[in-house]
Amino acid sequence: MICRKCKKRKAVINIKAYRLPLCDECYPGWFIERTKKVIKEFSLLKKEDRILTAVSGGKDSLSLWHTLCKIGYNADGLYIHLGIEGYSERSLEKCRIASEKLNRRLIVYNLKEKTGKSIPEIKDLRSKCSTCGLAKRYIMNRTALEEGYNVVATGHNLDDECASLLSTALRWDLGYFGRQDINLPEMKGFVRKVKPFAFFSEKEVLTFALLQRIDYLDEECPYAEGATSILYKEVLNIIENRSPGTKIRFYREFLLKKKEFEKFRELEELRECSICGQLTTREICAFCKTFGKLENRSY
Ligand code: Q46
Ligand code: ZN
Repeated sequence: MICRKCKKRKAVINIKAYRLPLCDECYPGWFIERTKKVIKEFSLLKKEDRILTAVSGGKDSLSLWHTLCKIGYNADGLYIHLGIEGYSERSLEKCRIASEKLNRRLIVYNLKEKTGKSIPEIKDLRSKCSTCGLAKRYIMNRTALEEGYNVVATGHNLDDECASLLSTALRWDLGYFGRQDINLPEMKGFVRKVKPFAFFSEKEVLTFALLQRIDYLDEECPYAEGATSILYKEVLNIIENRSPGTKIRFYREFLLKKKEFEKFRELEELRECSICGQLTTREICAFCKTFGKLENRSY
């Protein structure tokens, strides 16, 4: 197949949703332009924003950091060291390499050093991944507030977003639909959170990372094994292969209809956590409850 853009070179990827075959030279430019369009369409970022990019060492987050810097945004990185033996060190190393290459600051938050507990040491009432997700959301927001960033960008891709929607739909958790968004606006005590890669499939990000020679960790977190999200992604890919464009339609239509789900959200009043001072609906926030004391201090 020949590249649709230059009409000369052999295509390395065929983006079936747009019926668009592209070669190794034309693809990265298309990818960056598409990111800019999504940022503009959903008002994700402004030139003057101070962006904290959540990086894990994987292809999605490092490609996002790389792309934001390439477009010219003021984007630093935040790595959360979860204390997972071997895996955390290897992924941190990839983030350090990216930070040097991009010449941008990398903030490292070490969970064990800050709270005395790593993810493997937590006696979970919930699953490992939901405790980890809770910790990551808290740390991203708190670090952004304390370090003067007004927006957090994450590398969630279309497969992540659709798997999450499917999971919510299977539970009929209508209130949760109201909380998922490509652009979660700023609220008192919470910075804006954006997902500029939410319209790229995992394969599209992977192709970009490979062509741009982004040095990422090609290894899953050991706790990812058996996660239901992997099953949902497989199911969605079977549908996508039979009917290209399904995932994009599923996600886009959700964003258009999202407002209708907001009435199902239980809006509880927020107050300051009596330990850390971050806003929560309870006396003590879920992070402090799980990880114990973390005083209200800068780090
Ligand atoms: S890092 Fe954390 Fe993931 Fe590992 S423990 Fe689960 S949620 S799988 S993105
Ligand atoms: Zn707290």
